[in-house]
Amino acid sequence: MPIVEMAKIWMDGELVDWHDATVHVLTPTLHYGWGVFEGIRAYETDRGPAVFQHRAHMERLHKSARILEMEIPYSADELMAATRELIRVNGPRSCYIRPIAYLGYGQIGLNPLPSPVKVAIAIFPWGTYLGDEGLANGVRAKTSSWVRIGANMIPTQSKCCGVYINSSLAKVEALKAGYDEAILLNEHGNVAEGSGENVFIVKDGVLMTPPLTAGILEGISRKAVMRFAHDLDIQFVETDLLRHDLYLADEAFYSGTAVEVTPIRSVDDREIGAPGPVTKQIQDLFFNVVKGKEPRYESMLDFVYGP
Ligand code: PY5
Repeated sequence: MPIVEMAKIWMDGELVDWHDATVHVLTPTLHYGWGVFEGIRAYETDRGPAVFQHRAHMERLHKSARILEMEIPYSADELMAATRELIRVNGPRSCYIRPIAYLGYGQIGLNPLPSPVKVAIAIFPWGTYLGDEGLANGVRAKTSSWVRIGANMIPTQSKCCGVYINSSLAKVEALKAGYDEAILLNEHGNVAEGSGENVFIVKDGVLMTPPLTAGILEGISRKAVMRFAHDLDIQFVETDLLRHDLYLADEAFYSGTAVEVTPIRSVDDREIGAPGPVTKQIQDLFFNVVKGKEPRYESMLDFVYGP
């Protein structure tokens, strides 16, 4: 799906015309993948657009950068203010937000440290990641032949650009085989996550997801799901899962900013059936929260035009 263009992109403190938001072809990030990014969503509420978990995402951008020894020259607060301004200037009712910190022009050796760190934030409307039908009735997942990269290969807690080759290989493989999305196992053969999503299953009423030690990204939506499960009195455990646990699950779903909460209706053609009652409960609460319909969770929202 092509990107829906907006008027302006924020680049290092300035609002630049969409088509002028370019970088030099010799920017080292393009060659080696040394950069970090975020994916954030702003939802339409009755008080205008609100950014879900805004601070958590901008803080994770900083954490991702810190692991790579990149110093982002803007605080999380400054980046949040920039994003709110960008939404006001471009005017979408809801949007996806893509901040990226990358290396500026000047060096081309493999040492990233001498390069200046540049930051850009783009926003654009983006619909349901795996389709409206998938969101309602579940998607078909395929266990990938690609192994999720290990934490001692590329740090998995850094949402860094280069690691997404691993994700995209899995995504392409799944799509070409006729599935909607991948599930990657880690080097130990345990379930890790989707190409750009965390994975949950429900078995005998217990919600389960792999622990961070499985080499997954600590998803901000994952954390929200855990909080919702707690508040809904759903039993929950972080535990290593094997491939057959997916096959034998009563329910399964993906969580993530792009994918939101999307049920998984089959894994490797084993029908799970979706969406199950626990998935539905969490999905309903998720959408009510992001749309500003749950006062109890309002602190998870950053209202672009103020509270
Ligand atoms: N795991 C990986 C590898 C991810 O890339 C993502 C987010 C997640 C889990 C979920 O994290 P969160 O809940 O914090 O979003 N993926 C990005 C996203 O915007 C990029 C997807 C194209 O959802």
